[in-house]
This record gives sequence, structure tokens and C-alpha cells, in this order.
Amino acid sequence: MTITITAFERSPDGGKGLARDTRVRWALEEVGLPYEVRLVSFRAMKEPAHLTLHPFGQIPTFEEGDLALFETGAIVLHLAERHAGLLPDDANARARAIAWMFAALNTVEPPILELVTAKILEGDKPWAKQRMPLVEDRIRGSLEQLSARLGDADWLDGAFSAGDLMMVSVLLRLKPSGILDKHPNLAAYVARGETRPAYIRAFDAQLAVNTGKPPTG
Ligand SMILES: N[C@@H](CCC(=O)N[C@@H](CS)C(=O)NCC(=O)O)C(=O)O
Repeated sequence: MTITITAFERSPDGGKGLARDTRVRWALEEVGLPYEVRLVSFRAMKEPAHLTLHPFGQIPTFEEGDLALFETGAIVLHLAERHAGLLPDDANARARAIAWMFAALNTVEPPILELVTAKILEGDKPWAKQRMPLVEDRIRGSLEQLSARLGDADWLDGAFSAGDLMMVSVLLRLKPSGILDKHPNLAAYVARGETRPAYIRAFDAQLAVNTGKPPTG
């Protein structure tokens, strides 16, 4: 059955890989599934055809036969549960990998998104300058704890898993801020994710959409 995902016709990041279709592409590449991409404009995302797939009018979505999914957590978990490569066989290790997926999305990602909001959407507000240190402190707090837990391990809990895929995807957004560099083990962790062949293929594919540059892989 053909898998089709949606992605921005033109990503606001110009192809830096921060739009969330990249993490879905990465998961598909890790498990070795071919997929097609339907590109959608900002306007089309808010129209009824897309809203039946995604109630909040966003990307990415995932379609496979009768199944239509939204939310990257749900999509990556769906792929990880049905295909080898993203979750360990041992039931407890599997549960822990899933816990890391939730930690990435529920604990680590929200303050990082707040930083993006503070910089891009609220940057011109009179109180923006005062708010920024508070936002950054919240990120620093969770990074310190994450860094302590990762220690000198390659991945969060044994072998690379969907938990790492999600955590690296979430942390990638911090690269330009320099905040990540205060924790060399986290910067190395993200770099380790970025050098996985599956990530490179996913990144190149979204870059090709946004720049017209053909994928190298
Ligand atoms: N929690 C959702 C977030 C989806 C999301 O925010 N998508 C962004 C692109 S990365 C989007 O479609 N933004 C356009 C909009 O909200 O209008 C997920 O993980 O899938």
C-alpha cells in the first residue's frame, strides 16, 4: 500500500529541516518504507479536504490505505510499532523508548517552541526582551536534566529508537540559538542523529522540495 505524507509546499524555514514532515520522513527512512509526498500550501491546509485529514489544518499527515493519521508522535509510533528498526523487542525497553518519545514531545519541545514564538511572533512586543530570559531558563532547566541523564551514552536508552528520533528532532530547533552548545554531550547527540543515513536521506528530500536541489542520496 502506498504511503502518502503531506508537507509544506514551501517551508517557512527554507529547507532547514525543521518542519515536522522531516521527522516522519526520517522514521520512514529508518524502517525502509517508500513514501510519496503531497505538498500543500498554507491556504490548502485550512480547506475542507485537508481538514478531514488534519483537524487543526497542519502538516504533516500520513495516509496508508484506509488509515489517515495526524500528529507526528502518533505517526512515528504507528510506524515504529509495525516495522522493525525503531523500537526494541523487549517489552520494557519498548515502553521506555515510547516514554522518551512522550518526553520529547510533552516535556522538552514545549519550551523550545515558546522560544520560537517569543523570537518570531512576539519579538516586536515591548515586553519581549524581558520575557526572553524566562523562556530560555525553562529550556536550560530541561536540557540540564536531559544532559545529566544521557551522560556519555550514544542514545537515551540503549540502541537508537523512536525516542531518540523524536528527541533529536526536537533539539535540532535549538541549534541556531547556541543553547545546545552549553551541553557538549547533547550537541554530540544531535550530531549523531544528523549523521544517520536515514536522517540524511530525509533531510535531503525536504531540502529538494524547498530549494529545488536534487537529493544527493
Ligand atoms: N503537534 C503537531 C504540530 C504540527 C505543526 O505544528 N505543524 C506545523 C508545521 S511544522 C504547521 O502545519 N504549521 C502551519 C499552521 O499551523 O498553520 C505535530 O507534531 O504533528
